[in-house]
Amino acid sequence: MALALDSFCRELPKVELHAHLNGSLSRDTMLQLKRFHADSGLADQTNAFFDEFQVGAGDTRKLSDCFQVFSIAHTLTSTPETLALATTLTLQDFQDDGCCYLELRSTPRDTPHMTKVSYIETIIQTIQKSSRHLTMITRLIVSINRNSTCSEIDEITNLAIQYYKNYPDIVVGLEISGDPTVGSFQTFVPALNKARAAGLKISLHCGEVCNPQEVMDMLKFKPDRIGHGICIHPNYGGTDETWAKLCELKIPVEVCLTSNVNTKSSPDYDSHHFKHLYEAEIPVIICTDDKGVFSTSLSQEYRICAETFNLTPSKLARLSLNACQYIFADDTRKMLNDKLLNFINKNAL
Ligand code: 6MZ
Repeated sequence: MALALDSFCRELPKVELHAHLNGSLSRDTMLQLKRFHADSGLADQTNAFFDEFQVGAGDTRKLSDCFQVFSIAHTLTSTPETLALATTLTLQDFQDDGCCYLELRSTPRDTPHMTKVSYIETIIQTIQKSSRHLTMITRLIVSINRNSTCSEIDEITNLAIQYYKNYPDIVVGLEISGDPTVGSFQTFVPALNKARAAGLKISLHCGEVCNPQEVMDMLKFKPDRIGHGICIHPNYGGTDETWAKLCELKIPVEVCLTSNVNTKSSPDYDSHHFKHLYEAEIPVIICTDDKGVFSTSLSQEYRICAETFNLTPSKLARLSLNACQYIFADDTRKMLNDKLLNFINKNAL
């Protein structure tokens, strides 16, 4: 039975809407990247490197400690060549796991070898190249880190708008992520309004830590989707007002089960807020967040969700079908929807 569910979850065409590139690097991808950095002194530290990068179930690190692990991946993706390789291998991983549509997100950054412009161009070109041999459709969401200065916020927003205009078939959205205890949402509002007016869709990491005022401000902004959405229900650090607002607006929530459990944002799977969202009929999309850091995959997240909340294969397939409604690439929605409906009919779900 467990094996059957396992293979069902892999075969189910899935939609991934919350995956940070530098958190999604698999062990194999990191090994390949390390070959490019063989003379940087990291070559002999393979185990320490992986041990630090991966935040497993029994890890003592909390959410706030986890933001340091991304710098490990960043050292491996600091040139256009390694960034392209990381992107290529990560897209292949998602397709191999049965993902048919991916919205990859990443934060453009300057490195000694690359400007933000070359960062974003490298990812766009790699997505274009990969689309020649992959069946999975990939789109890009540009990320802004909460620790950014005002001029960085403007710079990245302008880049996102410019590349959305030049590559409307690749760039679809803008999102805010990074350590939720740093910075203030209000700082980002003018840039987000500008991006939205230009046509970009917006996703916000919302309620990763208890901050009802910020959650309320974010919900009132009416983003197209929110990430995590933990501290919104009153049982999870939200208030009656924040929960009522989410129930009223029904903003789709990108739910990341293993990420939340491994960072102790949720004590265990059973008490995860997915249950409340699902019962309140708030749209939920099962996502991985950082499949490399949390040693997971999208099919594993579907399996965990089914096992924890007693969802039948038919309900799981409908979760994936519903996710198609909330993708940012409007032109691909019908095609994905049909694909899911075919799968559902073929398997008599
Ligand atoms: C908030 C997160 C995150 O952009 O360099 N990131 N932000 N909450 C999370 N939950 C655990 N997981 C990842 O990918 C890494 C960046 O994604 C954001 C952080 O800003 C991290 O530095 P990119 O590709």
